[in-house]
Amino acid sequence: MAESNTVLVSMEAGVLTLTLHRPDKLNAFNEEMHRALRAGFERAHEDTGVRAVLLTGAGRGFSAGQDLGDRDPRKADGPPDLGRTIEAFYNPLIRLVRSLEKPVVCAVNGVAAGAGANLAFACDITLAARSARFIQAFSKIGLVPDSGGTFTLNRLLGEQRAKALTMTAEPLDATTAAEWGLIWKVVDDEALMAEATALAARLAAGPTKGLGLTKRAIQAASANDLDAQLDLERDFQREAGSSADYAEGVAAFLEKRTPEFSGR
Ligand code: T3D
Repeated sequence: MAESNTVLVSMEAGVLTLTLHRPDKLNAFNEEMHRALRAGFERAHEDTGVRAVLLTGAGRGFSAGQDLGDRDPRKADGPPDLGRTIEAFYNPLIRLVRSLEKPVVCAVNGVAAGAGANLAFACDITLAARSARFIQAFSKIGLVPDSGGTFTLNRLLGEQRAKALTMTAEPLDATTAAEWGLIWKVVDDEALMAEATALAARLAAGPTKGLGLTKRAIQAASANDLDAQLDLERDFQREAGSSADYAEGVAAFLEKRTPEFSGR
């Protein structure tokens, strides 16, 4: 994986921790940070030793979305092709997060704006510091929400709240984001990293195959009718039932001991 200071990478007990690291810019995305983050998620896909990912940000922000310094119209010949940058960077990132058959925990340590907010919402289990806030900043600069924001907000909040948040770009505090179901929970600022790390470690020690299938099943549900989802559950249960972790889980229950899941 290419070394970059823009994303700090560490691995412990099956948890790959990816820390966005451009604190002076509130971890806004430039191309280098995009490449480094993508490399981190590609490693998570390929490396069987990685059994959960923890995503967070360095400094007082989680991510302020696209680095607008790289979009200065005063230094450009004409309008940029933002469709190209979405296709090249933001869409692959969201697809990597959603298709990873391992849990992705997100610890939102501070403000999350634009693509930064929608990246946080795309993760599987998102915790936020009580002081964090989420801003659909796109409309402030004449853009539309990206990074899956229109998909996620509409499904989780319904049209009224999705339209109000995106059209007004009003900040949403972390407590309300949790009450509305956009994130899992709010944690006191000083406790955030300990709680998110413990959660990621717990998931990394879990039945990785079953957790990955669970993620796929939940994500498939919004596009399926009940019959299709029941069929999918049957197929996934067949697959989970043939895993070593299922055999271990049942044996451990019968032997009244804690299971030791291998992830297989
Ligand atoms: O372009 C494409 O490829 C299309 C894709 C677009 C995806 C997107 O994400 S579009 C949305 C881009 N993001 C924004 O519009 C958010 C811009 N930032 C803000 O509105 C505010 O900074 C925040 C509300 C996030 C935080 O406000 P505050 O008051 O806490 O901090 P600040 O003072 O504004 O920012 C601190 C520093 O970070 C500051 O630098 P300085 O003055 O100390 O040297 C600020 O310029 C810098 N910063 C914050 N956000 C960005 C940024 N620099 C570059 N790009 C940013 N997005």
